[in-house]
Amino acid sequence: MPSFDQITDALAQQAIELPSWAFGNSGTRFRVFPQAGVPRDPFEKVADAAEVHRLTGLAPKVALHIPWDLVDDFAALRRHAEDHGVALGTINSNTFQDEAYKLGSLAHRDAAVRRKAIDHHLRCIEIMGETGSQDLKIWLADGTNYPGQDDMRARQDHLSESLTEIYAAIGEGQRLVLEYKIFEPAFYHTDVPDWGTSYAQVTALGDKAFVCLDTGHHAPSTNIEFIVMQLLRLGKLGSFDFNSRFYADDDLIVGAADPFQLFRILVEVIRGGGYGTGSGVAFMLDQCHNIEKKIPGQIRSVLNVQEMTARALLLDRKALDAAQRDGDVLTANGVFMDAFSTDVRPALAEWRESRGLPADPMAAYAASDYQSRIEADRVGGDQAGWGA
Ligand code: LRH
Ligand code: MN
Ligand code: MN
Repeated sequence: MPSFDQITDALAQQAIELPSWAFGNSGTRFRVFPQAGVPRDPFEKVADAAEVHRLTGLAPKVALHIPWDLVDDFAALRRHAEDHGVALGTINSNTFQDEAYKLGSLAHRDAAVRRKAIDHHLRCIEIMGETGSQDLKIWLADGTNYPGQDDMRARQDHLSESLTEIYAAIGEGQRLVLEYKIFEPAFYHTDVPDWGTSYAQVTALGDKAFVCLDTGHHAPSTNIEFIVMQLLRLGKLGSFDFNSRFYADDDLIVGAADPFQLFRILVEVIRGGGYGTGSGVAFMLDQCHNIEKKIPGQIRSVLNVQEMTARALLLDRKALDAAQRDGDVLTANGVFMDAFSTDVRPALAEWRESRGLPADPMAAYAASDYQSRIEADRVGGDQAGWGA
């Protein structure tokens, strides 16, 4: 197995984008739980995200959701982010909360609704120019609830036409990433339900279009790392929305439900060349902290990704290759499990300190006065995500 010292260069390249909506109040279909000190505007969301980066060195970008994070002056928001030591990241479009989109958006049968949805995306691309963002992430709530409700084939054709128009506006150095989701809010069929559909659509668009894989968007027992392998092999894995789930799209802290799955995914990311500076795969969190505090929830999440990345980097590739070549099933599996079972926490803590970061960022946050300050200062913070 490589030593910890041999993986620190790779570890230093880790960058995980935080979702602005993780910092606002959120909840479930049944209740939004308000918390004291939540941001009152996108500027405060960026400040909170920057706090996570300050303590971990892992989260240099903040993803925005439009219109949740609409501001008059995106250049000012960009400067504000830079002043706080972070940058603005992925722009997420939102065509799932307007009345007009009840029956769909980019795949809707009515050209007027599609026009409105396409225009929203064109505006998002303009915003990307102002924020310096690389990725436009599209997730669609489009689908139907009942067999026969609409023509699935026609909807797929409409989707393709809409995406083609949006893609034409994607500039140099920018990318379109299309996220899939098996179900919800539509329950019978979803217009982009799986990686294959996303792959087919983005491949038809061209080489600036990629698939986004949200780990919570699959059926139980789906082999997600197989999808990761396949998309990397095809050169079409654009980004991750990391979270974890027990049942459906739970949006819980990444690595909480199944750390081994996170490890297996990261092994395939590294194996397929999807890790590190210049790899072209953007790591992002897509989570909401409904009952736990937001900032420590995000700190815990990026640390979970870092910890599993370290274990995946420690995988003894040579020993694994040899065992695989020999058809030695148990040794191969043993080598794999050795990496997963390695406790990297003490080495990570020491390494963080050597880089001027707190050994234990969770404890450092708890010991700081950031939470008490925002709770005292921010009166009237509101939902900044679900239910907004
Ligand atoms: C949809 C989704 C998508 C949205 C986000 C808020 O379930 O994963 O990425 O933009 O949640
Ligand atoms: Mn997502
Ligand atoms: Mn989701």
